[in-house]
Amino acid sequence: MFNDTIAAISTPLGEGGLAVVRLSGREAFAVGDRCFRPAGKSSQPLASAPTHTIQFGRIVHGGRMVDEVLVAVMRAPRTFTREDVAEISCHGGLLPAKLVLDAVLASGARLAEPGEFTKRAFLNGRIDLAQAEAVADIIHSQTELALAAANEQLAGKLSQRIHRLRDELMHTLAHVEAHLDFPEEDIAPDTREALEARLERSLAFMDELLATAAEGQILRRGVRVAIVGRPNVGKSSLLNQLLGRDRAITSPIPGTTRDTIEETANIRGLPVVLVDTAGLREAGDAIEAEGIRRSREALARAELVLHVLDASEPLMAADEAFLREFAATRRLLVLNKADRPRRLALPAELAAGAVAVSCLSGAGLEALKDALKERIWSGEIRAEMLQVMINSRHQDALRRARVATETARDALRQNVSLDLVAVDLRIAVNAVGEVVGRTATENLLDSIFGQFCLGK
Ligand SMILES: Nc1nc2c(ncn2[C@@H]2O[C@H](COP(=O)(O)OP(=O)(O)OP(=O)(O)O)[C@@H](O)[C@H]2O)c(=O)[nH]1
Ligand SMILES: [Mg+2]
Repeated sequence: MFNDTIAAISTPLGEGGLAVVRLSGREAFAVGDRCFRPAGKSSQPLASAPTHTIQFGRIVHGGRMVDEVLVAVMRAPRTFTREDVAEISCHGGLLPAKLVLDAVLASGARLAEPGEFTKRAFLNGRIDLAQAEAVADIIHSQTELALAAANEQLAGKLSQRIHRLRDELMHTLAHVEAHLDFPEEDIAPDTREALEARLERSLAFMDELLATAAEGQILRRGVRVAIVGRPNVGKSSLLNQLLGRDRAITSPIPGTTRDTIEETANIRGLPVVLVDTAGLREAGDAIEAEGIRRSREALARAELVLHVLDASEPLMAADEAFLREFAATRRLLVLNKADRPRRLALPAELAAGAVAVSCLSGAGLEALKDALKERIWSGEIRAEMLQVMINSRHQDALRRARVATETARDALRQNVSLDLVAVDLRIAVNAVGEVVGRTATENLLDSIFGQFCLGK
């Protein structure tokens, strides 16, 4: 399908035990053989090596030895891209991998664009668009739950459902079209009813898929949680506890944290983006004022607010101001310093949902994690939920499909001409097809594969 052979370093840039330079395309073995010299009795040139074998040898460039390597030879179509693929494992570290890549490029390969291997896998029909997106999700997943969901999508669980939905819509469309040539009065009322019932089924199925969007977002992007409160209550100590490491500086001096600190924590399998903020108060200087401005910004973007209070002190005016301010937002109250004698008194309705912790001893932190999980994801996380978790692109396409399907159903009900029903059904079929890439524009592909890293 493609004439050129592409190459890129497929492992992260940096020092490591091994690095892999991947080649894919019609000329992958010919290009590789221009710079690969087999060594040892059993090694052979890539072009003559049997598929799915490993060849030992050296990469040479400009008459000089670059590195000792192992090359995996995989012949089309049993490869990731469905093209001939050679994967050259060289020594880790930036330089060996870069020199091997240079040798390969000088031998006739073109540097791959980000995501181009996966794009070829898609365009060559090895995976569909939803599965290609799953490859990116797997790379970016931050928790095992997110990874499990991405693996299900790569395995085609979402695609299967999309194909079933699309088939059903096409079936209905075919029925409608079969009647297009008949005059309206010749169409039996029960035919209309049967078609309508089919569309109801499709609508219910779309709703089921659409209902997974919220969880899909959480697993892919994580949830933004801002840790706020007045100075010195233990916000940074809480961040460190939830992360399980000493990320932020803590000290008895109020105003320790000046900049916002953002880190992703794994809370009961959910990726949670925690944002530690500067304590909110009247700023003492310009730097603190900027810190407080950033805290406000973090607050505005947060989906959930962890409002920290010092339980060993009476409620202060600043605490009360924040209690009023966050009343409307999604908030969880954390009563810190529970290891000290309690001097904080809270109104009963606030005390009810609050969680007491000690960032010094770690007491109460497991309960806080449970409360956080409960707020983010109410109910159990069941294995079958992970099978389908649509992303925002799927959501957009399915919403459009839903609107068109609804219009078609209403038209059937109101005895509108079947021509118009067919038009809407076609729109729905196309929108559903977008999810798996049956109808995909070049722009859409660019925006999806452009988000991949180099070498994938
Ligand atoms: N006794 C006790 N001390 C704590 C606890 N949590 C934090 N501290 C102490 O309280 C002080 C302030 O903690 P930080 O985590 O720096 O507080 P902060 O809210 O981030 O403060 P700013 O960044 O200045 O707004 C430090 O001396 C911590 O050791 C706790 O649970 N119990
Ligand atoms: Mg702090």
